[in-house]
Amino acid sequence: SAYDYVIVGAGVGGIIAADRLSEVGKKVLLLERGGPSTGETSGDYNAPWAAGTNLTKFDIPGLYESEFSDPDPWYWCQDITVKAGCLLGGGATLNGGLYWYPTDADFSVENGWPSGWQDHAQYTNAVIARLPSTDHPSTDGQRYLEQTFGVMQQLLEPQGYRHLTINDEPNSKDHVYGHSAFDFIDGKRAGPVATYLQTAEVRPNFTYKDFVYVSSVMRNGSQVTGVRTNDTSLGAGGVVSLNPNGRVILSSGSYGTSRILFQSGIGPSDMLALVKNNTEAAVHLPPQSQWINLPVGMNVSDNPSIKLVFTHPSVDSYENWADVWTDPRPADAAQYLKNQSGVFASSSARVNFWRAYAGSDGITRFMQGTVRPGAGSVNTTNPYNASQLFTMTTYLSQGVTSRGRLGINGSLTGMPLVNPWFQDPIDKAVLLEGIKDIVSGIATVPNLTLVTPDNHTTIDAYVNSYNPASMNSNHWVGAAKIGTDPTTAVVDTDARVFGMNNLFVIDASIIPALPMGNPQGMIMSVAERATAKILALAGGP
Ligand code: 6FA
Ligand code: ABL
Repeated sequence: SAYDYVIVGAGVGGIIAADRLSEVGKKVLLLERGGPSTGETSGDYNAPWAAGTNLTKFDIPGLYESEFSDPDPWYWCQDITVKAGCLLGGGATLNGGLYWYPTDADFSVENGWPSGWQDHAQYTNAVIARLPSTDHPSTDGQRYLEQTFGVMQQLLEPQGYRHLTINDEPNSKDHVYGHSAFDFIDGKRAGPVATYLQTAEVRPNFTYKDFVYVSSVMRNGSQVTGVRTNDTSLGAGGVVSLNPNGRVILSSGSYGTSRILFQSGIGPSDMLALVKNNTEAAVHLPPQSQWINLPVGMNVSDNPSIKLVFTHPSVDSYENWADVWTDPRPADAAQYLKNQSGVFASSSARVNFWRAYAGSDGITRFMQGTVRPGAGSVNTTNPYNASQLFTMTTYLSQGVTSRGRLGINGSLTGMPLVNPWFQDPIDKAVLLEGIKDIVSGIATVPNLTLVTPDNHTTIDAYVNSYNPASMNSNHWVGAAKIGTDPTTAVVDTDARVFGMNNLFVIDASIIPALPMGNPQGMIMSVAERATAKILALAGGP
């Protein structure tokens, strides 16, 4: 039982690749280290109030915030120091669900894409056809817990912002705001698991195996000859075999894919040396003569984000979602269980806005705001009303010039090695300017109060002393950047690893620079396009 394509990782990129390859008749094996997630996939991690239903923590959008207060958060990868999903669906199973159709500028040459990738529309439309976004996820079409929208309208309109349905005009990202859009369907989390995976799974030429951990690819020089796993049912020594001309696609996410490349002898020499010094991993590392020096883990970016916390008397903070797992508001829980309508049909975000800024280096950078009722932490010496709290996360998105580095330590734990936020002082200056613009409008909104930072702290002081770990947006891209030059890129314009015949990457790590919005929409479009490119490439199965 050998395969045409082995795909490593059933996350955003891997599932879409698996569906498109199996659709055209290729014999596809999709391997995932984690297990079931949503009810449809036999997941059974249910809140007490949803016991006995097929509505798991991952199905019910309103349980999203409870991921951060769970005493046993088994779903986060335990061997990566930042947040990543290690279960079926990867990040798409546990992310906030914000879903933006990518913009033309996201794929521009200026934004780091090689020429030939600008015409993304066909692929983005293919994604939209399978997985349309919604900005009113409740099955009754109503919006719930919307007080922050009214407040933001009062704050943004005087500053020249225009209200729109955000995904109706993806390219409009300057001075715009609207209701948050999600990849939810029928009041439940959808994403690639509920769509692409379902069509793949009915095909006889498609096989999905969970709880299979891939450590490396076996290779003979530039040819991958097998995939090394911990599952001996897949082949002698756990090695999965390929058909002649078979191909391997790594879709294990920014940290997971990089770690597999390092263990396969591909990457910077310091990372490969760590593998060589690790007794268990060293056994399978190719001899040094076969190492391929590529900038895996370099060129990494993530949006720097700064949170502001406000109160407004109209706002219902929803107790910061603290009780949603054990003790939700009874009427809201009952309404959701009845027909997937109400507050629980949405995750926490309610409003998004964007504005373009010109940096002193001539580069345009975009600020994104995400607003939600509730607040994770408040830092003020002033009294405030906790039931009226809301949080605005301000992100710097497309145009970010700072880059960091990710990699592993001697125990092969994945981690940032150089933080990517505010390495370039112009990124910081632009986000500061954006935050100050927002804050300057507070006085025009009756009873709107900024509580973090409080009125004893300047915005400069707040941003200057911000804990870098809290600036993380979980949007890591660029670790296996696409490009034309193997000194600066890891995969070529067909998503093939430089120096390899039959090894590819399809996930967030090939994306060279951040898009304007949260990235999963762009990753899906990239997965469609990269799969088409790989299929068109001569020499395959
Ligand atoms: N992106 C958005 O667009 N909107 C959001 O609201 C949003 N929110 C969040 C969020 O709230 C959190 C907490 C996090 C962590 C991320 C968020 N993101 C959001 C980002 C988005 O989810 C990620 O950018 C996206 O999931 C990345 O897609 P990839 O395809 O690159 O990678 P995944 O992590 O989804 O999938 C990798 C899969 O490979 C996982 O299923 C993993 O278990 C598997 N895997 C890893 N190593 C493996 C190995 N060695 N062997 C086998 N399987 C492996
Ligand atoms: C994203 O894209 C980010 O990756 C998440 O960090 C963000 O969620 C979601 N979307 C939704 O906007 C926030 C939560 O709302 C906070 O409660 C949490 O403290 C934060 O993530 C932690 O990173």
